[in-house]
Amino acid sequence: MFDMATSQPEAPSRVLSGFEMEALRQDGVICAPQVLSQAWVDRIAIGIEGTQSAPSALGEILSLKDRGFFADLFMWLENDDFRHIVFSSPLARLAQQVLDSPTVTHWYDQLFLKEPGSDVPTPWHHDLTFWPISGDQIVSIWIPIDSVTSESSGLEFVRGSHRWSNRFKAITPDYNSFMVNPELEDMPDIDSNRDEYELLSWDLEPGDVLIFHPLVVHGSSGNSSSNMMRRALSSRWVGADVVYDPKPHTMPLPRNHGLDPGDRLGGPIFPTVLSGE
Ligand SMILES: O=C(O)CCC(=O)C(=O)O
Repeated sequence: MFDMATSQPEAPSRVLSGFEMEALRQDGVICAPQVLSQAWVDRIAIGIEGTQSAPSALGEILSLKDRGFFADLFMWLENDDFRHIVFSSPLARLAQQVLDSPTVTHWYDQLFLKEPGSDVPTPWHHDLTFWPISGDQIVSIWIPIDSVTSESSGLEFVRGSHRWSNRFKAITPDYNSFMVNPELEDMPDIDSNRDEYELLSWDLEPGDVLIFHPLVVHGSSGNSSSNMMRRALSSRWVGADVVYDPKPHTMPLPRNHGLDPGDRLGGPIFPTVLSGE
């Protein structure tokens, strides 16, 4: 059994360069090659197997299994491998560098798995409008377990869109409407006007990660490859300035988080993995 009390996050195999940090500030996303060892990638793959065989109730709702799409979130609450990843992997320290915050709190983890031939796209969106939190120190780290190409549903980003003032409606792969806030803007039709946007995407190998801002616009196509599985973990982290801010039409949280509006994110559901070192 994994023991959170004694675990320490590992140091990343390298720190991000000044050039990478500046690109993240300007573009809202970077590809950071080879920051995770194969051992961590393997551990995530084991966690995914466990979650697929025992998905959460929300995972059952979000997945579109007949179309080769499997999703879940807050896996670490149920799965020892994901718990180990939260508390012992280099992700917390990587987030610490990006957030420039000595305190690093795990927000949540999320799986996106698309089988070869899956026709399920991830519609263009940004993440912050899904979330009942506010603050500036928020980052997602997207970790592929398989080689990823644009054919096998590589993520695409609109360069610099985290600096736009727009706030877009939250659209999920199942087009579920409960998170669609009518007061927010519709996402423009990026796919029909791809020439008008500067789009960024990368072919990735296991060990590479994408690091991105919660307001950068991103999405992915279905997996049109015939034989490339596409499994990815999104690991999301926040710094000390992020508070619980329950807004209508945002993602439901596990009920026992114990936070009141305005409280700094923390507690049993949002563990502070690094505190002030
Ligand atoms: O993997 C995907 O297709 C979507 C990932 C995503 O939207 C995210 O991690 O925020």
